[in-house]
Amino acid sequence: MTLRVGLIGAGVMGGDHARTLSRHVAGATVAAVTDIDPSRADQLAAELGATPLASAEDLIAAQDVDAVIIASHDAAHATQVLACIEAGKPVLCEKPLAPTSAECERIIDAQRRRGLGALVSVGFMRRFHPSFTAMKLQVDARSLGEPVLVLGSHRNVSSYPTGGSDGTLSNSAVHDIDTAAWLLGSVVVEVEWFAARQSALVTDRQDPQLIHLRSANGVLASIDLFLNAQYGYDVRYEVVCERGNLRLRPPALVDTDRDGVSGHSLHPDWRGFFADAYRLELTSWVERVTQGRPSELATAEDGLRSTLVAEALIQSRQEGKPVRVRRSTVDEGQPSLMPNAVVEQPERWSHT
Ligand code: ISE
Repeated sequence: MTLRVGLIGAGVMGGDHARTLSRHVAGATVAAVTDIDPSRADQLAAELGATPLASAEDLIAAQDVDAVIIASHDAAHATQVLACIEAGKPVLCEKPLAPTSAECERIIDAQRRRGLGALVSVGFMRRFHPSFTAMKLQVDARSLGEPVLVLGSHRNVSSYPTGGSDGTLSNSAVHDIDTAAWLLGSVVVEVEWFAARQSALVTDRQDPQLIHLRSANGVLASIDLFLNAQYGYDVRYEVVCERGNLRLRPPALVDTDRDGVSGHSLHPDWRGFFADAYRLELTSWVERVTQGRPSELATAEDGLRSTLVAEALIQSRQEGKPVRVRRSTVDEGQPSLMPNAVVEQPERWSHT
C-alpha cells in the first residue's frame, strides 16, 4: 500500500519534509499540498506532482489523503491536529504540538475519545539522529555508569520564525526539553531560566538564553540557546556519566585543512544538520502508519510534556526563580513518566 500524504504548510520545513518524503521514503507519496499562501502550495505541488488544495480543512477531508503532515505556523497546529483526529487520519505534527498545554491536553482528550489509538506523532526529529540514537543506547545500557549531567548548546544563524524571548522557549527549547527527557528516560520536573549578556546584534528577544532542566531522576541539564549566533547552525550535546562522557558528533562528511585552519564546515540551518534524522523520522512514521511498526516517534503525550516544561521556563523568566513543572493530566498518579525513568521523588532544586 502506498500512503497518500497531505502536507499542510509549504514553507521551509514543509517543503523539506515533502521533498524528503517523495525522494527518499519508500511506501509513501505526497498527494496534496496546501498553504495559507496559495502560490507556495501551487509551486510545491507542481514540483512534486501533487494536487494543490485551497485549505487545511479541504486537505484533511480529501478522499485521496490517507495521512497528514502539519508544518504550518505553531499557532495553527492544535486546530489542524484536532481536525485530523476527527477525520480519523494519522498525523505527524511539527514541534511544538501546540504552544500551550491546554491545547495539547485537548488533543490528547480528543484522541482518547476517538478511540483509534495513537493517531498523533510529533516531529522531535533529534530522536532519529544517528549520533543521538547511539548516545541514548549507551545511556540506557548505563555503559558508563549513571548519567549525572547533560551539557547542550542549540545555536541558529538567525532566529526563525519570529517570536520574541518566549518564542525561543516554545519553538526552539522544546527540542532540548524533549532531548533531555528522552535521553535520560525521565521527564523534566523543575526548571530555571537565565539571561546571558544580550547580543548587541539582536533586538527582538533575549539572546542568548540559558536554561536549566532537572529530570525526575535527578540529572541536571544545562543548555544554552543562541538563536542569532551568526556563525552557523550548531547543536552540541554531552552526557556526563559516572565513568566517562558521551558526546554528539556533528554530521560532517569531511574535515578540511586549508590556509592554516583545520575543521569541518557548518550547515546554514537545521535541515542539513538533521537531514538524516528527518529522513529516518519520516520513514519510521510511514512504517508505523502502514505496518504498525514500533517507533521512537514522540507521542502527543510527549508533546504535552515538552510544552508544559516550556511554559514553566516562561514563568521562570518572568519571575526570576526556579519553577516546578506542572504535572500533566496524562501523568497523574504515575510515579515515572517516561520509559526507563527512575521512580523516585525529585530533590528540591539545590544551589549548594
Ligand atoms: C526551528 O523551528 C526548528 O525546528 C529547528 O530545528 C530549531 O533548531 C530552531 O531553533 C527552530 O527555530
